[in-house]
Amino acid sequence: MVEISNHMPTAELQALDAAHHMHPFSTQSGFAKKGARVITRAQGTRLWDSEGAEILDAMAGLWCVNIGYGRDELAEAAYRQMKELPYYNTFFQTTHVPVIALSQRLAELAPGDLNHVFYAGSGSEANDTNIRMARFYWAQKGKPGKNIIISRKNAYHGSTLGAMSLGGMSGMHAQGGVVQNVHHIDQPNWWSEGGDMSPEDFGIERAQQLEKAILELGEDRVAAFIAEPIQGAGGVIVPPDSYWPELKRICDKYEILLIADEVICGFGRTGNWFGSETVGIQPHIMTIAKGLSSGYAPIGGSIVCDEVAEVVGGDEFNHGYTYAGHPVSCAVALENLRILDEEGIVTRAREEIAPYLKEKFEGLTEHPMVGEAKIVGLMGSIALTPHKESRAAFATDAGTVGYMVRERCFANNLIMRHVGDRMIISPPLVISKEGVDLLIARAWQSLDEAMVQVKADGLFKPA
Ligand code: PXG
Repeated sequence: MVEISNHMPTAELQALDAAHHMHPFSTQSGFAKKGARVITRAQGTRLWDSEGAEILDAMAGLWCVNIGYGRDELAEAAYRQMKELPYYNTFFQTTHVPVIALSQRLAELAPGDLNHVFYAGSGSEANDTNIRMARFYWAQKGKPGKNIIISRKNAYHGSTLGAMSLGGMSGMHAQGGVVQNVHHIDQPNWWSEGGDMSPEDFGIERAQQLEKAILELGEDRVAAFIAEPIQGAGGVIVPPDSYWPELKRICDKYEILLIADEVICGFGRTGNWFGSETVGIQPHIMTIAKGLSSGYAPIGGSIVCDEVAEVVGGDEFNHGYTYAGHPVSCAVALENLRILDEEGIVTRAREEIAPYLKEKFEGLTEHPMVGEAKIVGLMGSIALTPHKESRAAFATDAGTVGYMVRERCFANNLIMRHVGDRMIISPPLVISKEGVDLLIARAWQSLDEAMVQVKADGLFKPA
């Protein structure tokens, strides 16, 4: 057996990785040419790789390490729970203390009458639950034909077949097909799609697409509308202020369920416990994952309102996962929520860090290649453009320049991702003001370096 450890040369680790590990959302054959970066440890907002580089993680892992890396309390909670009761299921009329405690705490934190939690191992699984639960709910109410879910183009709701179908990413739909009865309306991305409209008019127009869809499909056919309060993986698309109030009006008018996907927005990311509070909505179901355990243990779920829980609970709901309400994940999540609350991390993120970050982040628009900067709480994005006034795209394939900037960020030890030609951030909530300064300095430097290349390649011109 090969002894594999942190002490192995990077090239050997990369070769073994390329040979045996299939990476998500990656061209696997590429790893044979250029090995994956090997991350060996982490603390606070910093990662270290196998070459000893110290990296500022402005993505909090994959939007999840809200509390920051290296919190012993979470490791100890997992250890204690593993010793006491490492596993037991929640099927067949059984339960355990960690799942009871976490459910009670989530009911306390979640707004309004979102008082019931159905667990999953991830956000994708939770959204699969939501599809089945919304349809079962209407079937229980004698309306089995009310089974269409409306979602949005460019939305990301996960990678399982159901969650992927809810998502609006055509590249994903093209690989293996989708489940039936999901309908997509346009996203509220004013920068790319707003044309000559004012942001406010555009927000109304995009929201009213929901009303049009409900009327076209028939209110008696539409089960639910699902959306993230603020689209994350789609490129941190912050909607115009007019968007959510209009959507809320429409959701209140028609008899459909509102599902808020809080997988990214939840647990402090937007400056409140939930993004729903930030945009002023009261959903019937919320999808949660990621920040729930700050990524220390896999866990997801659906927080469900009283009425839906009562209707769904009236008969056997033939659905559930082996690891639903896993005791170790629940214990870790509970400890994570305790620390986020008791150390005032969410409050500090909102009141101290978010305003500071907003000012600095918006300052990036002074860079010649940055058109707009949008940020809510600790999730933000900048749009790259060769011509700010016309909001033009570059004279090349979408994402080419974004990728160049991302490569420079990578080289400059900053994890800042690109989605097409938007650069996105979502740092741990515990980032300091010095951390923000470093983030902005490295981002600026990476933009400068990429711009040299963009110009050299003759791409700094409108499409
Ligand atoms: N909903 C939302 C809003 C998400 O962002 C999921 C559901 C699915 O969660 P799981 O735990 O099944 O991954 C997500 C996940 C990216 C990226 O590149 C984003 C996610 C996952 C992986 C990559 O931005 N979000």
